[in-house]
Order: sequence, then structure tokens, then C-alpha cells
Amino acid sequence: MPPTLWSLSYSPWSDRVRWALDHRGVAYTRTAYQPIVGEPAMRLRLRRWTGPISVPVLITESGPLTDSFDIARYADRHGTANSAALFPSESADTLRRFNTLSETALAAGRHLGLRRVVEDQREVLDDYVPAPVRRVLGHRARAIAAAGIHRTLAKYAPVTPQDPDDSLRAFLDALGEALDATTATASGHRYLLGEFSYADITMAEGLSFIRPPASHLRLSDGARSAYTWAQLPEGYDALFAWRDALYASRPGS
Ligand SMILES: N[C@@H](CCC(=O)N[C@@H](CS)C(=O)NCC(=O)O)C(=O)O
Repeated sequence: MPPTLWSLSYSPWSDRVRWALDHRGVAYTRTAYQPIVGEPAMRLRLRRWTGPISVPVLITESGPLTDSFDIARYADRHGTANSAALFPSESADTLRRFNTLSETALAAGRHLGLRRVVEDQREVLDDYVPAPVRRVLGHRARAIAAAGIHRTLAKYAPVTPQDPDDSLRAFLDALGEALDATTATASGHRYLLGEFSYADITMAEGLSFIRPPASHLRLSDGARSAYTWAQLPEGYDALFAWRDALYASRPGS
């Protein structure tokens, strides 16, 4: 039985693992998670009665995996496509470091984006409620969506006490430095560990809430604008060009 991936179509945490699973050619069944309303069933599935629940979750024959990093490692162990490992053993510490950088940037970007939706771009709240439900709820739909966003803001406080804008600046500088230290391959790609690895996946995804990618994340135009970092300084275009070239070489692109 192929494992089941519970994921969110608009979330870079989910997209990281779809990329890793697809790259390694792992067969899986994809199921959409519904935040809040889907939580009790997920707790039952995971037998986890307390503490926060997040997706992606991969239900495997030997039990559930509840963190994107662990799911990507599962993909690497079980996939047979593209023989080069996504997690070369000699780079374990470096991969962890890149993943932590990405986690910090995504948490900061999510915090800024969600705040923008509830404070400045309230029309985007409509995109958080499916149209048929919105028709039933009328003007209450925005209030309910806003309550959900406040809950998410409280659940996912930024990973570090650092100001979220500073976290995003630090992430861009760290990625820029790491890319400067790479050499382009014959095909013109730059890979953080010399060859394509999970370092590239997690760092490329870390840019999602600074300037969302054109594909792979299902975001409405309003959400796309809310998750675009308003203070993005000039001079980082090469990072987004690197990310876009990687996305263009993803399986199925
Ligand atoms: N460290 C976790 C973080 C995952 C995460 O933050 N997931 C969010 C994505 S927005 C989520 O599940 N949101 C829905 C919810 O909390 O109900 C991982 O890498 O898997």
C-alpha cells in the first residue's frame, strides 16, 4: 500500500515533501487536509491528543511521519528515481542547518503574511472560506476567517525572538552567501552541496513567503500579494532566478 500524504495545496512545508517524494519517484496517495475542522480526525489518526498538529503528515506502513524533514528523508530512503541522494550522509549537519534557516524564514514570512491579511488586506479573508460556505455565512465569513488566522498566529509564533523582517533579511543573506560559494554545473545549475539535494529544496521553498513562486503553491492573487514581503530590498533577484530555474526542473514541470 502506498503511503498517504496529508497536505495543504498552498503550503511550502507540504510542497517541500511533494518535491522530495516526486524527485525520488515514491508513489503516494495525496489527500487534502482541512485546518481546524480536520484536526480531530488527524489527532485520532496520529493518536496524539495534546500539543499542536501540523501537516504535512505521511502515513506509512510503519507509522506516521509528522515533520517535512523526516518525510523528505523517508522519500530518500524509499525512492529509486534519480540515484543521487537528497540527503548525502557526509552533509547531515549542513542539511539540518539549511533546513533550520528555511524554517525560520517560513515562520517569519507566515507571521508577516497572516498579519497583513487580518490588518491591511481584509478582502483576502474571503479566499480562506470556500465560496459555498461564504454564501451561507454572508458577512460573518470574514470574521470567522479572521478568528482562524488569529488562532494560526498564536499557534505558530515566530521560531526565533528575532524581528520577522530581520529573519527574512538574514535568510536572504545566508542563501546569497551559500550560492556565491557554489560553482555552476555544466547545465548551468547551481546546487548548494554541488549536486541537487534537499538543501536546494528547503532553501528554495524558504523564499516562498518573500516572493511566492509562480507555480506549485495554490495561492489566490490576494494571498500571493499578502505573502509578498513588502520590504524586500533590491539586489536579490539572482536568488529568485536560482529558485525559478530549480522549480522549472522539478518532476512534472
Ligand atoms: N516543522 C513542521 C511545520 C509544518 C507547518 O507549519 N504546517 C502548517 C502549514 S501552514 C500547518 O499544518 N498549518 C495548518 C494548521 O496548523 O492547522 C514541518 O516542517 O512539517
